[in-house]
Amino acid sequence: MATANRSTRQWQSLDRDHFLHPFTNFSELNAKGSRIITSAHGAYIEDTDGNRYLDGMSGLWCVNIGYGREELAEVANAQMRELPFYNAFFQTAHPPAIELARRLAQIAPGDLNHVFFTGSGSEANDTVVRTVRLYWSLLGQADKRVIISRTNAYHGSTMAGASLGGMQFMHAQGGLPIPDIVHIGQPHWFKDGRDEDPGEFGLRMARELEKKIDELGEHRVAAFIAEPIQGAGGVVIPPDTYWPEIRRICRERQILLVVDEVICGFGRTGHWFGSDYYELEPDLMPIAKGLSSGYLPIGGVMVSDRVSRVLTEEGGEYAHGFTYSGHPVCCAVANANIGILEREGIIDNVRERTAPYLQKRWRELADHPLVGEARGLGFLGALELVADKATGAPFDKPGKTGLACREHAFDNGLVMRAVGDTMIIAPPLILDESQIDELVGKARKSLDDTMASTA
Ligand code: PXG
Repeated sequence: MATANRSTRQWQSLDRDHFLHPFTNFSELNAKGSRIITSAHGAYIEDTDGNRYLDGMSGLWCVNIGYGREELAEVANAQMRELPFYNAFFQTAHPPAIELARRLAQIAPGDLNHVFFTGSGSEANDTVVRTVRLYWSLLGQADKRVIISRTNAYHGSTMAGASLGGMQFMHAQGGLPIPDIVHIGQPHWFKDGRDEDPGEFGLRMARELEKKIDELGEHRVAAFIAEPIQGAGGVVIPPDTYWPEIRRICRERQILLVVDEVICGFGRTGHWFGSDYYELEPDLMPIAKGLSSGYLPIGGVMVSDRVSRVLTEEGGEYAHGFTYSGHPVCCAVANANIGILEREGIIDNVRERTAPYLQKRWRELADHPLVGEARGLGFLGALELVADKATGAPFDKPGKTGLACREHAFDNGLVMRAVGDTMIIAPPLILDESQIDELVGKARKSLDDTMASTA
């Protein structure tokens, strides 16, 4: 092991003293102490006390090909020896970035044949804001600046990413959103539309986009951004009517469609991209996470021929970029990751075999007294925990039951995320049927334990 061999207590104490964690209530964590994860293999992670957990969250929606892939370590090692870094700013490039760009153009939907590399999904969405505004201004429509997003969307944690996101508690902490970003409603049938037919609800929510464009004036609206399925917002799967209607509105109006594939990309839905599943042709498509299966940080924005042509033919210098845009080691690892997804037929296997099995087993949890709805698609799943199963009424103290369930899941050897009182899974795409049985069994036991402990 490369790090010092300390006890769990020692790690927790050093952690408390020096490490400010992301999205964490520091005082709560300090009172309790972190779980210290030391190693991982396949779909399992291990902590300093030797506990082993089935990782139902793929790290953080990213380790699509599973942990412990020697091939990626070897590729990183070789690339570090050959060329650990060089920039792409001053008319230079290197083979790993060019090769990855070529490969992404092949697998991306429609005419998304160009890519701007970033270090993360947040930087990708900052790049989206810059790019769509530049696009319209190069076409002589500088007033077309407003980007329409949705409440409860997640698009990252930088100033622009958090602004595009529709999380009020994030806006409250940073004086956000930045100007010219507005939000419409989300297609969350269980939370917002249960007294309505799901198809009607989906159409109504999609038409909020049309209404918002009319309200602002089409000449002011640059783009609409959305995740195919909202991930961090609670695995919100829109009714079947939603995306076709959004597609129609985008076709009829002069606005760009930005589909954020940071979570849905690279096989999560059983297709390369969520856009393939919903038959979308985005103008811009942010990617990250599964691009490298989380082995190294890398993201990017896929750009269509239409947008790229304007940037190339009408633009001067594009005044935007990051030191690590197209980092050679990250690109080499992403290339190898895509190679593994292809070679092992992982996405086909998810679509044809394991996702249908996971979805069948996951939906069995709907009979549990705590569960108001069990939904999912591909290798994504959610359980709505409710106070009253018959009416779907939520708990008086939101979030308490979800948190209890997450802790019971850990105790039962399963990582399952809580978004308020919604339990979430997004497991590695390599899970086989017996591991799916294990996941669902542990989830059920955790629901039982939650019932017993919160009753
Ligand atoms: N877009 C989407 C759709 C995401 O899910 C980002 C952009 C930002 O990516 P980076 O690489 O900057 O984190 C994300 C990230 C959670 C959680 O709690 C989800 C994300 C990140 C952190 C936590 O579910 N998604």
